Amino acid sequence: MAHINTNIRIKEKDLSSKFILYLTTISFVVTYIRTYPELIIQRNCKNTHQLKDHNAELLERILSNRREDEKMFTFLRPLSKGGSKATKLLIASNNAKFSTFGALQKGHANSNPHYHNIITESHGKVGLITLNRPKALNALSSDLFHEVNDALVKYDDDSNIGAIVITGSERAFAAGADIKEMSDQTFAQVYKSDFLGHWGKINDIKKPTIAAVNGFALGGGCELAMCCDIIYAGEKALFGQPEIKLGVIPGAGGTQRLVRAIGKSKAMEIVLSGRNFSAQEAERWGLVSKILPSDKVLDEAIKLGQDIANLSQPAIQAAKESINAAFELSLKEGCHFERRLFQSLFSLNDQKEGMSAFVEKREPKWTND
Ligand code: CO8
Repeated sequence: MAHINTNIRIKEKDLSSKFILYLTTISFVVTYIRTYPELIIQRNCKNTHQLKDHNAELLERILSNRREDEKMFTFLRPLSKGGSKATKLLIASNNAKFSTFGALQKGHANSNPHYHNIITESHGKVGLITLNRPKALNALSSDLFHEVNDALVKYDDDSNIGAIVITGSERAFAAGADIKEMSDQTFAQVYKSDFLGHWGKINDIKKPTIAAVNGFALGGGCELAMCCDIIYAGEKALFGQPEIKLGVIPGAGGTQRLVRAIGKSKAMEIVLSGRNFSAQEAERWGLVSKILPSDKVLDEAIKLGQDIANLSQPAIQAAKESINAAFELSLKEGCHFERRLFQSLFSLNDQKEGMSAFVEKREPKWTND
């Protein structure tokens, strides 16, 4: 009898320890999936090809932006033994505290599988474009720029999006046009093909664009940032127009936009010497609107984009158009243009709503018409 009782006790003990193990596993998996939405993204990949692409892209980004986080790595390391590729990637990702990755976790990954040089995703009403050629410090190849243009136009046409953020990695926003792609080109080739002429597309985008800059923003990288309406920079960001050192000059608006942003003397110094300048200088000179800790730049840029996107979209578009007109028109013409746009906004429901809401001491409800 005593023997049978012992057996039952042992079985009960077995069962309860199995149950505890089962519960622990379930709660760990649930916590894991909630904490690391990449798993969900991977599960949502439509086919193995897409999953493979996603893994390769993720791995490349992780490895190229590696940073130590030993504590988390040590905690997760045992899981990698014999684990799936996805698990190993997750472990690697925890070893790589990359600001874009952090933001990605919060975003809705909807990257077009046809993009090979950028990643796109929406964060609420903000479209995020992440330049993603880590091995070449996000050098702006023709292919990359075609993808950026494509993504910009798609976000511009998307009524759910009210602002666009462009960013790179912690090491480089973009280290310029792709020198390797350009080096052997002849005048006849670049002239006939209007080489890099498609870079101008960003200037046609109607929605506000914000550059979130960390690391190098050199040559075309600096020019791309300057094409954006607002620049937020990490404290270690480094700007410059070093083209003169390559035997050329800036070719995507560097000489024009820099002089308007920081004045003739400084622009001359920067372009003629090719010396880089710090985020602090850029902010002091008015090129950059805000400096932030490196790991906060992207989040703050998205937050700003969200604030802008939550306002009346036609009014935002008019404000952007009017400010940009200041670069083209005399003061008198510019003020005239501004006044006409201002008056035209009285045809919108949003003007009625905005002013009524103020009078009635309530929050306005924008309908964007
Ligand atoms: N193009 C191509 N590859 C690049 C570029 C670039 N602009 N910048 C960096 N890379 C590559 C490097 O070749 C290297 O690749 P690999 O490992 O295969 O050799 C990799 O990125 C890492 O670079 P480094 O080893 O050089 O990294 P460092 O940390 O030592 O140096 C620097 C980083 C200082 C950013 C350095 O890479 C550098 O000086 N890069 C070039 C910067 C530059 O001159 N930019 C201007 C380019 S010209 C331009 O932008 C003109 C725009 C005109 C547009 C016209 C539109 C109409």
